[in-house]
Amino acid sequence: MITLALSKGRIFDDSLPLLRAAGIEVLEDPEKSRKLILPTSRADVQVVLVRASDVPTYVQRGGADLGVAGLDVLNEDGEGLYRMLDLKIARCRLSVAVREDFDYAGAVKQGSRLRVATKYTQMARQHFATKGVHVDLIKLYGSMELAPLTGLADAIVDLVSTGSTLKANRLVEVEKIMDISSRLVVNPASLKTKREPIRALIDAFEAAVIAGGRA
Ligand code: PRT
Ligand code: MG
Repeated sequence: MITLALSKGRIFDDSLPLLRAAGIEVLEDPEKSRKLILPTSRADVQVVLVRASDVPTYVQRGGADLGVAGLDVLNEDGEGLYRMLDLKIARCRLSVAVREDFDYAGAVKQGSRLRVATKYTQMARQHFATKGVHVDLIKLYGSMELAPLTGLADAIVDLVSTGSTLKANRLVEVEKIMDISSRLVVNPASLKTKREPIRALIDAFEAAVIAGGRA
């Protein structure tokens, strides 16, 4: 059996066309069913539904052979995994945002210590260290947009896709840190013990990504 870990929502939705192109139909709709293990049209392939941030743990520890996770999740918590392929799905960017009335460039120039709220402390620390900006990082687990509005922080580091969440909260993006997309990750032991079928799956995904042409 080959087990693929996916998270519900955009990663599941965007993975379906790639799975289909690889000849795999998921036989149950996670929005309608409460099942966490979903059978597929291939008797030897199943999908398990986990939290997006739990995908690395499942794949690291062999609870799944393969998984799909955002680069944001992998960069914070994805050691010891083979990142096989950029699937070019669930794309967004990691950016710095501030209140409309906050002078970010001025604060950076003055060398003042910035209070930055984020779920992505590793990537944020690295980014500001590279720039030589002193920061106090404030770890949050969600609703980062609220932090500058309440005076908890001067800036946030968060994922942005359309920009409408920032706009709705009168925040502006002042710096892009990196582009984010989802990667296919593989458990190193599975790659040895189930080499043939896993290789075939990776190749099929790769062909589907290329055919999709989202460079
Ligand atoms: O919800 P849960 O805590 O279980 O996990 P999760 O929020 O990490 O899962 P999910 O499904 O929301 O995101 C899975 C992956 O999708 C992330 O790890 C990213 O790699 C990717 N992705 C792509 C995004 C976005 N686009 C995105 N826009 N993840 C989150 N967002 C959020 C962002 O944090 C912000 O709150 O959407 C909001 C901004 O969107 P716009 O369109 O208003 O700019
Ligand atoms: Mg979410």
